[in-house]
Amino acid sequence: MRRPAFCLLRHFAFPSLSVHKVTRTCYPHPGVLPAPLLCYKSSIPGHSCPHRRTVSSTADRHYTQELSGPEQRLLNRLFDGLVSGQRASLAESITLVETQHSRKKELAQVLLQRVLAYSRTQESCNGGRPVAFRVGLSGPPGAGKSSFIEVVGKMLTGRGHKVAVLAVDPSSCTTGGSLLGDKTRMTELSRDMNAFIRPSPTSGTLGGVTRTTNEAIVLCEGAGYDVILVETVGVGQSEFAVADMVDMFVLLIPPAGGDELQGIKRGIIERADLVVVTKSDGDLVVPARRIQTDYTSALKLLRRRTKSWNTKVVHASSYTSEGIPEVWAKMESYRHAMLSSGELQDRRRAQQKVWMWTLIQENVLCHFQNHPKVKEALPDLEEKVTRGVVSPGLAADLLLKAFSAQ
Ligand SMILES: Nc1nc2c(ncn2[C@@H]2O[C@H](COP(=O)(O)OP(=O)(O)OP(=O)(O)O)[C@@H](O)[C@H]2O)c(=O)[nH]1
Ligand SMILES: [Mg+2]
Repeated sequence: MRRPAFCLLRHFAFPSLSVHKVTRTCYPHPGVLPAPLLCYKSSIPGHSCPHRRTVSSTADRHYTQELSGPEQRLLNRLFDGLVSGQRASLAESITLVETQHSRKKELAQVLLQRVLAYSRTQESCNGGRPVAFRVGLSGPPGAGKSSFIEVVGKMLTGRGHKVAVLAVDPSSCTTGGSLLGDKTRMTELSRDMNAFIRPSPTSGTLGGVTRTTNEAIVLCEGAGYDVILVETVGVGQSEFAVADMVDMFVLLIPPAGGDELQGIKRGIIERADLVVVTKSDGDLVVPARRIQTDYTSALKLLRRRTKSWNTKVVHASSYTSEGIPEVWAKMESYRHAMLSSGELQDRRRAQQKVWMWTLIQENVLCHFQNHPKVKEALPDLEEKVTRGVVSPGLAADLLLKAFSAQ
């Protein structure tokens, strides 16, 4: 069996750590920072750097030994295209990280490692602060998420931002999902050259959502998108997974009756940094204001999640655009407050750990289920557990023993 990507990755984990201070003029992504600034430049494999040959030559040697010529050319082409902001390279890179093919998965990890190293240099240029703003948007089906993203996205590209939209649809693997609907509802944004819209297909598991979406976020940032909007419908656990991968989590709720709002999980309200009551137009203005008041009162009873920010409730309409600039202004204040206190950076660091553990759990479970001895014993033990002949605890012990036996 092929060893996991570590054999390739060990050559990338180290050179990127060797950061050298060089007085270089650095131009971060537009709309984020005043340029030029003094920056740090790391020796990124494959990235043109005057120090590269001397600093990471050992790593490069291993690298070239283990990647075939076509593989190296593919990675170089994708990396160069990506960091120069080519949408086709970004799309191809995301396809690579979504692959189920084992060798391509390894290549994807090498590419990601390079992009992460590149992003670290960008972050250094930005005084150690994250360059892009990651926002998760969730809410019940039909809450108006895509319409909201379309209007906000257009407003932001108009202001010089580059906006990436990743749509996580937990139902897409079984039902075909509503992604086509999402595309059509973002017609204007999908034609905008400063926007990139991508459904994030799930491999049917939460770990799948976590891996592909997190990796797609990293790639979008590498390609210069400074606002990343992740849409997820409030079904299943995917909204919690998304809350764990963004800087700000926004809950969108429609001015609907009690039944529809019942579907909103209490736990997810506690995760929200901002609540937007959507569709505040026409006949819905009055119910929208009422819901805004209700939620404002309800949130007062919840514990504050961060020291520097109080969750706020606002209303907006994607039809009339009323309230949209104000909602974005709130998001910017949140980012500013969280960056100034350092909580945003802390949150990102904590998220890296959550991401790693989600993947470990997913992979360990997969190894466990595919272990020949487990596979052999499983049907019989499952059957005995359902009949009550063997206790679940004993069955689990027996399976774990079978798994750990050499
Ligand atoms: N009145 C009004 N209707 C809206 C507004 N925004 C969206 N809608 C309508 O609400 C419906 C759902 O809008 P979407 O933007 O697709 O909602 P969504 O939350 O992305 O839906 P899913 O992704 O399917 O969960 C559509 O029929 C929209 O036309 C708004 O600001 N005002
Ligand atoms: Mg949608």
